Amino acid sequence: MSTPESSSQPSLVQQSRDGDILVLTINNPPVNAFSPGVPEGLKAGLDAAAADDSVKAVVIIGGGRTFVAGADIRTFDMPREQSPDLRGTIEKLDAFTKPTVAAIHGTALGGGLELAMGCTYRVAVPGAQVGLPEVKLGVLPGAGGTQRLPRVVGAAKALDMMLSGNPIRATEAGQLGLIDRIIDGDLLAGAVEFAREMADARPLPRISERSVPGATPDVFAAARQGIRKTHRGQLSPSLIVDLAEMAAAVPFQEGWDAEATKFMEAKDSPQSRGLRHIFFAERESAKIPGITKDTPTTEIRSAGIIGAGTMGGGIAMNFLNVGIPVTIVETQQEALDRGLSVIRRNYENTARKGRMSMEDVEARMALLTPTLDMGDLKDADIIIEAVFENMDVKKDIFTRLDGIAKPGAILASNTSTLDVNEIASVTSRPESVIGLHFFSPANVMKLLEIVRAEKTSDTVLATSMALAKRIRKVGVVVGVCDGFVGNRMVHRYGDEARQIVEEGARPEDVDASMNALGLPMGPFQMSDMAGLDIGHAIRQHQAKVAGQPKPDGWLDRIVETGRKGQKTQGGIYDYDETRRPIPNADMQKLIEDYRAEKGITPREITQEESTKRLAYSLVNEGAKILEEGIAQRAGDIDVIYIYGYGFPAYRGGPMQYASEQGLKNVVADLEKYGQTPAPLLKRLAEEGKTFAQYDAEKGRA
Ligand code: 3H9
Repeated sequence: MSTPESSSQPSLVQQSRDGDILVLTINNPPVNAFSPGVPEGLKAGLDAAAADDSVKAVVIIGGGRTFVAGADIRTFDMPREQSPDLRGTIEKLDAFTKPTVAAIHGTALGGGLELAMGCTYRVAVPGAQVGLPEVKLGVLPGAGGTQRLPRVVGAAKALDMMLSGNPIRATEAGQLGLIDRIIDGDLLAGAVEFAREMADARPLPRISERSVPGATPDVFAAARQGIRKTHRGQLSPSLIVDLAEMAAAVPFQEGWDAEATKFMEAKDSPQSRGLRHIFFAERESAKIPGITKDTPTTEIRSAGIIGAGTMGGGIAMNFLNVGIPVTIVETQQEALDRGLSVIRRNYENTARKGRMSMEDVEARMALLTPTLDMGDLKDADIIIEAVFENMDVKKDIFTRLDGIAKPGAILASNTSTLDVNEIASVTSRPESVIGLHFFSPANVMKLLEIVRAEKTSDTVLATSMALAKRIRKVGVVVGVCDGFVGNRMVHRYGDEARQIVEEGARPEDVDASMNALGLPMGPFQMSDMAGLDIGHAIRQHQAKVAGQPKPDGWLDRIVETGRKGQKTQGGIYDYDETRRPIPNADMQKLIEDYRAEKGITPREITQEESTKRLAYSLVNEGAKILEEGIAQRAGDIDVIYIYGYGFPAYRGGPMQYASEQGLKNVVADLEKYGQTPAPLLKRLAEEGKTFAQYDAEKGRA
């Protein structure tokens, strides 16, 4: 291949020539999103190619690490006329009379794949991935994806890709006809060669001129049925199915026009705003003031875990899954054996479902060393204590660890509530101590609260953040306080839920009020699952510390009947074999008797009141946490609630949800229901601001 001669124009799209082929290189790091400047550059390149008879074909390629990763999500809030003209660019490509070839490496996602499908041909390196992930942002492919993808891969596969949002590999895309040639070796050279081969082929095989294979009514009916389960309450998935159905039923232009209208409808919905907020909040949460790429980190080659119970076992699996050897310690052989067999059983279940092979199971188990001797942790790069919540026990373990662990090893506690500063104080190296709060089941839940204690070093913090990523968790840094961010908020939420029942609601109505918001479990379904005795013990402990009488609420009385939740086959609810909660008449009677004894006349509580009181109790506590600096950003709190507590991502998390409702309204409702709004919440409400604005201003300060 001859060397392309670059033009000198400063643009996000560079034009260069390779003989009779014009190469357009998109250079908009980091992911070549379709930002302002990219459409102008591409259109200018196409105009140049059209005007020059010596140009036989055009290749479009991404500079840097990827092809186009989609529309620039940050431009979604721009007025329509200012937003980058992706659709216009693709229209121009579709009408173009010379062959155009998209050369794909990295990821062609969303608008990136739509751009590629607007070209006449697509070539890719084997490692590339292509997909339409718009559903994950609460929108739909809005630049022809809903109309072109079904025409290429058929109705069923297109629906699968657009509704899951998951990308496929180039090799699979090749088999589906979405990629015309896989290029091993130099992509640009291969793409130019392909373009040259196709330079004179006519007619141009435009996707817009094809029909949709496999578009039978049952395919769309099955998709509609499916999204009722997978995307309950969400707008964009059903719009996607409607549009895919249109692709098969109406001329291309009609479907293309309808798609534009539906895209705007979805983009302007609170659901899309919520999902976009989470997209950026998740990435933002990885940034910690004072920690940079240059902050030194240590390499984690081995891990030690103390405690082989449910938590310890789940934590160990995260390390084994990514090939990090684990030494796991217990005090009794029996407990150790039990822990190991649970881990093995979990893996075997996964293998039975076909999601891993038996060789993988054995390979992972082979990385696990069980021991009764804590001294065996002497070489571990990180040691995570996961024993029960008792300060004296934890202090004893950390005192011993201090004498065992090698210098520089990270000493982490999986405490969910206790003071990490106090735990660190018993060691001679508090800078090495950190909290790593995993959520149960620890091998499944994506959240990791990373608790930065007073003396935790930057190296330990940066290493822990990098580790979170490596074990595929979303790590969020929080400060030390009782319950940190997630549990502190959930305790307040639990108090409010019990109060609502005390005033007259039934537990199932309270749960239904949160199910209505999109949470898979309401507060009582959640406490029955976690075990009612845990909350009971915490309340007892807190009362004791505060010198208050023993708590005697209706829920404490349920626990005292011996019903501890799902683990005792019943708690607030009974459970059938499918673990469906069924209201229990005796428990209802216990609640009624309780009210009668306390002289409470039950009143009707609407679902709206219950939802607001519960959601806003989270928000109010969240605002206090923000003000105290326990969380760095409101966005961090949202990320915590989505990944740790099942708050629906399409609501954007509790803080974003509150902003959508208007903080003024939230304050008014809190006051109406007898809660005192946090000063920060009040201030933002008075200033007419949102939590996102608060984060942005704080980030700039
Ligand atoms: C769409 O295309 C709509 C169209 O159908 C219709 C239009 C009319 N925009 O994730 P990373 C930023 S919807 C703006 O850490 P990775 C990201 O915030 C779009 N910014 O890297 C981060 O910034 P920062 C459909 C974006 O290597 C930086 O890039 N496309 C965008 O782990 C690095 O990102 C998608 O949904 C964007 N589209 O993963 C793809 N993408 O450094 C969304 C990324 O300031 N993107 N940024 O924190 C992804 O899935 C991943 O970013 C990707 C790279 C896999 C590409």
